[in-house]
Amino acid sequence: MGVLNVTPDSFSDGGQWLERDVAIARGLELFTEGADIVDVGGESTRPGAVGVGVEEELARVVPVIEALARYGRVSVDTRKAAVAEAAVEAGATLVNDVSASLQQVAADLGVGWVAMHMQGEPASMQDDPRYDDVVAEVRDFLVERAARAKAAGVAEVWIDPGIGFGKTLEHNLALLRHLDALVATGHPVLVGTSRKGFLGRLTGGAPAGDRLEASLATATWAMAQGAGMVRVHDVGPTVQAARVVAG
Ligand code: HH2
Repeated sequence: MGVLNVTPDSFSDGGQWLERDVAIARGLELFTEGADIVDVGGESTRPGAVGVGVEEELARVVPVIEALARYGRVSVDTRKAAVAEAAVEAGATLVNDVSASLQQVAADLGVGWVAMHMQGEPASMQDDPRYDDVVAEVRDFLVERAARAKAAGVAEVWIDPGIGFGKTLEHNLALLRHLDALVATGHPVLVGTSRKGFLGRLTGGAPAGDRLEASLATATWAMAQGAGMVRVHDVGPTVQAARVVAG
């Protein structure tokens, strides 16, 4: 899954693809590099981010999805039902939902759904995240949400531990170390570590634009543990790593 943030403020590529034609060209590039899905988002959910209004989010993502859906599979990264609906109308076939609350919308639209775990809200989620047992809590939450989605009639349900979403460095590492606990649920697992802040911490301060090797290390680890999909900014290098993992 290739990341296409049509936003002014995403943490690693904010403003780079905000202009419509530039975003579409970037999406085509991601397909050309080997992305199976291009994930189009119009609202940053980085720590501290403030939300955008529905009209603004629609204006950012709908024309881009409409253009890209002719060339490959497109998902929409949104927490809003109205945006999911318009995105599917424009050609998206997967709702990537960091709020894990749009299962009925996905069911009604007849598309796939990604349930991601987040503790709190982007504006404050990194203030003081706490768990008794992060792996068990995240797994149980996702299993419950996936069951709800299946019961609502969603045929394709992905679960995602939400790396960096209300998690300390230690929480992120525990989830990655024990990814097998998510894989063992039988639901396909999506993992997003690309360029995230904990990689900066682990590498002694590499800035977001300089975390390719760290991102590849975690994507490779996730795939080797059984993740069915990784969400990344750098598609070409990740496809090469995926081919090696697949043997
Ligand atoms: N991470 C981000 C956004 N959406 N969706 C899923 N399923 N899993 C993730 O880990 C995930 C996600 C955050 O990354 P990015 O889109 O690069 O940044 P921003 O939220 O600042 O736009």
